[in-house]
Amino acid sequence: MSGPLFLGFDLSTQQLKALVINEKGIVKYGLAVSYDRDLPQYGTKNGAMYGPRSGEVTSPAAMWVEALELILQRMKDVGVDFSRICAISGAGQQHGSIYWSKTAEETLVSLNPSKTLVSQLDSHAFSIRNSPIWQDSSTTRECRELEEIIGGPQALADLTGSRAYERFTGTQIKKIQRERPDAYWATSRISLVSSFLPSLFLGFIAPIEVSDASGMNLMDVATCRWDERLLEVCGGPELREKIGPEPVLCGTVLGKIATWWVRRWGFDPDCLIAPFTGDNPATMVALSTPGDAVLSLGTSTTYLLAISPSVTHPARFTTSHLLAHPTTTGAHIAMLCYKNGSLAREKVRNEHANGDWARFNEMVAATPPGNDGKWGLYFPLPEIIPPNVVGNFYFQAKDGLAVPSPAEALPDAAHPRAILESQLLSIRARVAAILHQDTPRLRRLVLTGGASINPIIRQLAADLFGIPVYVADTSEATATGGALLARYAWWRSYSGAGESFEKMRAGDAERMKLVAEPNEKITKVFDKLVEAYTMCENFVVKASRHQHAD
Ligand code: ADP
Ligand code: XUL
Repeated sequence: MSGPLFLGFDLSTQQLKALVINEKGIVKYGLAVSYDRDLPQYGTKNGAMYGPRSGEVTSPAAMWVEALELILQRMKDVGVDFSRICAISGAGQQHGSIYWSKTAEETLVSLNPSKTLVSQLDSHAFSIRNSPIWQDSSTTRECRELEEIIGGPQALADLTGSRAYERFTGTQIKKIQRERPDAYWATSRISLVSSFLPSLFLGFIAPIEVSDASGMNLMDVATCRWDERLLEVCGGPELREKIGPEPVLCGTVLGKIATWWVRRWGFDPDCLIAPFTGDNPATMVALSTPGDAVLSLGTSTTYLLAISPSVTHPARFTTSHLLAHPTTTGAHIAMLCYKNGSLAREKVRNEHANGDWARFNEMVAATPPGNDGKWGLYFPLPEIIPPNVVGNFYFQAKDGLAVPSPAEALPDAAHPRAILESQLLSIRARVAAILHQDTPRLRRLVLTGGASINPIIRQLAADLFGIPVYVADTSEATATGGALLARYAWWRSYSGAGESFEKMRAGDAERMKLVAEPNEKITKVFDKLVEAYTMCENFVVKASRHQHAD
């Protein structure tokens, strides 16, 4: 019962998760707090609050603080010895922003160990109590303005790695500056979810990390520095100060843990605090090796590819994102992101399969690939790809075409397969475009996130993408990535100065397990369905344009 331990968090949409690993990367403890279930007093649904106005989605910052204290209590209850934790890092849902008041830093540095964190922060540390999160889609006006000033969507994508997206932090800040000038004025600093947690541990406000900074439309993705013009457009001259220092790489040390944690929880005063990153980059840190694509099936769906530093000018697309890599200077991550992931699948499960995954799976297994020409696209929340479409859309195959159909045309039995196929075909239709010519041929698809435990989804992914599907030995890849980043910062401080993350990982055991191999015949069926899917999607995009125009 000795040796260093490393603590990684994953502050995700529906839960806060914590994972403790040892020096070899072996998981020792894993715990979670569900916001809805464990902290019902905040009144969230799936971790978020919707409204008051259309498209607005927020989570209370105080709820995250309370979740952190609760998870520490649970860790203590199962016997985690905090004094053995040598470093802390983690991951946060991307894009969400926390607004600190002008007295926040004073409070953080002088926390009273006999009182809880939430009781000391909730009353006056936040200038805005409810933080906009990645599901928000209320900033379309700000997005169009930003793109226009910078020279269009492609120009913005060339500069920042992404065209303007409603959930990206720059336009969220722009909206707050416009609509709530008093609250904006009262804000001393703005954190991302990923820089919020380390700020609590440090007792001062942490800088933002490079990979997560790529999700703001504020950073030049080539230099990894804030772009003065973008800052000015999104938050006026004062944003420079509110956003803090230039973004930092993972593996650096931000400082040592603040006294409050030592006195109240028994942490070692030498425990290092390292930058946290976004949940998607953390997943890549945990899972990706060259030749892998990662498909994360959490609340959101993301498809991720690492781009090595030898690719000096990775392409920027207006349908995908290019993020700076969290640990490797000059490397990048290409990402597709969908808002309607797990929650949309759950809705279909609840409406058509008695709310039971086993029943849902039986229904998928009882229908053939291609679903007998009965197709459905499901967007309960306004989608990211394609942008802003919302609602359910049904189609039937007729004479080689996809013909829009009423809901009744699809029997209950058709929906489970319809949603899985359409969600995956949307990715498949876009993968060729984001695969760079220098990217090694994909050898495996690594599945992660809550839905990756589902065997039917594993097999469908293998067949539809035509490559073997693997899963890691942990279902909590994001928190694992966070814990590995803690270990990395500690390792570089004490033994591996200047060394790469990959070098630290080199001695660790192989963590991937093959769980599904593609069936060539079925893959051929899906090859043909990409075109039909695209037809359906084009129809949906046109229909929503008309809807918006009305
Ligand atoms: P987060 O993005 O909040 O970290 P997770 O990766 O923990 O989310 O995934 C949570 C989701 O996993 C739930 O919303 C649920 O829909 C999904 N899930 C859990 N079990 C299954 C299953 N057997 N089949 C499909 N989806 C599942
Ligand atoms: C990525 C995105 C989501 C969130 C929550 O751009 O918006 O994947 O990071 O998981």
